Amino acid sequence: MVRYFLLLLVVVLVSVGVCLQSSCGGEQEAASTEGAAGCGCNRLRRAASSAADSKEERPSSEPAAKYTAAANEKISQMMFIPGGEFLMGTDDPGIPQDGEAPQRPMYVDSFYMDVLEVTNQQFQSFIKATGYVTEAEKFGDSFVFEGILSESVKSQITQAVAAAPWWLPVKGANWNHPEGQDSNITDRLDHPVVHVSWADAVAFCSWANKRLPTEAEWEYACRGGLRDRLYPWGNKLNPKGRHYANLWQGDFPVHNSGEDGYVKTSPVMSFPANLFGLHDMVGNVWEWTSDWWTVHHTTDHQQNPTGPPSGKDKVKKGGSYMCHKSYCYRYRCAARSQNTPDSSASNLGFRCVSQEKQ
Ligand SMILES: [Ca+2]
Ligand SMILES: [Ca+2]
Repeated sequence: MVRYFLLLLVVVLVSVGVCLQSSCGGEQEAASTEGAAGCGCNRLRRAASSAADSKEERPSSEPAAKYTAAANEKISQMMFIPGGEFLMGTDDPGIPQDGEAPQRPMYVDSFYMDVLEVTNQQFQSFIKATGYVTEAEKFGDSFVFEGILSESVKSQITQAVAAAPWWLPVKGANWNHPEGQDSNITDRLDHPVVHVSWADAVAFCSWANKRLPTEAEWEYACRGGLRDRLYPWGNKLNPKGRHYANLWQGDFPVHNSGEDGYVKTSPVMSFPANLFGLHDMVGNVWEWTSDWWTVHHTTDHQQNPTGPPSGKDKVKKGGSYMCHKSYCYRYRCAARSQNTPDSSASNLGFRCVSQEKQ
């Protein structure tokens, strides 16, 4: 019973994450509106879209091909992030209830950050070296977006999540079997690992002699030295018609057109780096940070803030391939969301940082 209670809790929290991203209604009209009041998620229950079930395809104009060839060389690289002052958060929050505001002055010391989200290949190396067992493996299931599940797996699931029917608890889903037992990572070793809990992410980073970034470090890195910009690259979502992140195009959750080339995760480095040389800071998969969640922030100048001393949820940043402005306007540097530390899902990963060069 405890397990199922936790499962339900996670369902709710995960769905809150998505629904908030989803704004559960509010952002459908305008991204800057109140957001989460009046969740319209229930009426979104539909069968998975044919587009989401289809094979990933790269558009002819997107940069995946030329970046993928170099990915292996950069796979473990870290970028030096020069410390400095920056403005964290925003006074013009897209989703006010997330605690994006107020904009507040911060200073962070220099650090090194993974250029890329941690990949399946890297996580596989960690598992092989340590024998580590992830929380999803211990629990025996994890949450998978319905749109990427096989019909076979879906037919075996009887449990639905009323508030967010696109999230299904899938038996046997874990980092090595992202859509359940009939799936594997063989053909996506250069994709970000998913179905990792916060503790799993911490364990990996520790093994690599690294750690998770604080939320302030993550946001500082996301901004790449730009001031008052929505995205790591500026204020326009698609400058010159180009996609800079793996997000959702179409009507969430029923139709993903895959205009950016991907309806699921994409190989890391498929999209351009920001000015700090970091890829996929927004989009592709959400990224865990070390901070506990709060929506209350001081406007006093802070130096290397680490968040509240305790809490219930951990902060995640950057949004994912499931984010669309109408339901998940969280692919901005100031945006944020939360999950319980034991949560895992098919759109949640991480990257590590360290004070020293690794
Ligand atoms: Ca996409
Ligand atoms: Ca990301």
